[in-house]
Amino acid sequence: MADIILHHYPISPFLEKIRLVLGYKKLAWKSVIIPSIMPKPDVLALTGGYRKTPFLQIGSDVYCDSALICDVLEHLQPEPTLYPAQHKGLARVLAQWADSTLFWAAMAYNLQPRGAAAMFEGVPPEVAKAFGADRAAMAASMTRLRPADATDAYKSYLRRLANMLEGQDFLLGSAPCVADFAAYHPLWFTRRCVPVMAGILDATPAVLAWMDRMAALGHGRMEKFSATEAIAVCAASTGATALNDTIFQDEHGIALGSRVTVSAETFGQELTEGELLAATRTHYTVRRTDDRAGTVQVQVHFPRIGYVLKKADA
Ligand SMILES: N[C@@H](CCC(=O)N[C@@H](CS)C(=O)NCC(=O)O)C(=O)O
Repeated sequence: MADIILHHYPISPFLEKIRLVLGYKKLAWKSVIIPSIMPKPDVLALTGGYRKTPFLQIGSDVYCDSALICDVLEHLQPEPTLYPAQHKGLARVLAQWADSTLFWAAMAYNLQPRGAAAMFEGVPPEVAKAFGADRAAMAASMTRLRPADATDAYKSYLRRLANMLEGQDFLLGSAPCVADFAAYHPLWFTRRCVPVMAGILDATPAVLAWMDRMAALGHGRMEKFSATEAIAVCAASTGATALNDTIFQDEHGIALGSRVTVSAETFGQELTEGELLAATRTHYTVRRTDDRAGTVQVQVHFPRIGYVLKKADA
């Protein structure tokens, strides 16, 4: 199996989601630490514009978004599955809710002034200020929950998760599925990164016990790697995507081979531009070249859901 290279920084909740999937599937991976705020020149050398965390690299293929990364890891290592046959649709829908609605409620709760002050304790004020400005720019197109509303919503969501755990160890049964990993990571941030805010979890002991079971899955076998080494791996590879759905599905009237841009619908909408290599049921692939990655091409893959495909000149 080609090396799995994960670009991330350790306090990213979405990174924790993927690290645990790697642990669940008992996979070995290489860890490249990236900056948590812009500028990110080594990241852009690979993604061409996408700046979010984490992204996965296999040779000269770059997979953006944790939902797509879960699909890739499932393809590489099908057992144990993230998508149990009897709950395939439900697991994906629940994961999508957790990665968006639950995540934003939890983060608005976590990073209200008391949580943010605890997180940035001992950090030079200019670093905290730069982080705040970076995230405010990313979220410019979003409506953010106010702390009191976020607290209400987060409490309700925790009760709903506790309801799902009645009589079973994981959200949809006796084994974890993609929904468990998606629901876990915002709560992990509360518990591990802003423990001063973690009292909110005490009202739902079933959720705490489930969190312990999730944490016990571990993070797989990790080895440190540098951004320079990762870019060299990209430059030396010819590209062989780990995704197997190839049938062209055209919803935009954009032919394969066209010059396109792909960007997230919200929160960090930087464009990745290149030639449209694939537009399948599940994902887009854009091929681009980068001086940093030599003359070889980089294939950058995005899930369809949550991403916007446009002609480059539109
Ligand atoms: N939908 C994306 C969301 C990723 C995301 O928002 N990650 C956060 C960190 S947890 C981020 O990118 N923050 C800005 C950054 O790292 O530059 C996914 O599932 O991967």
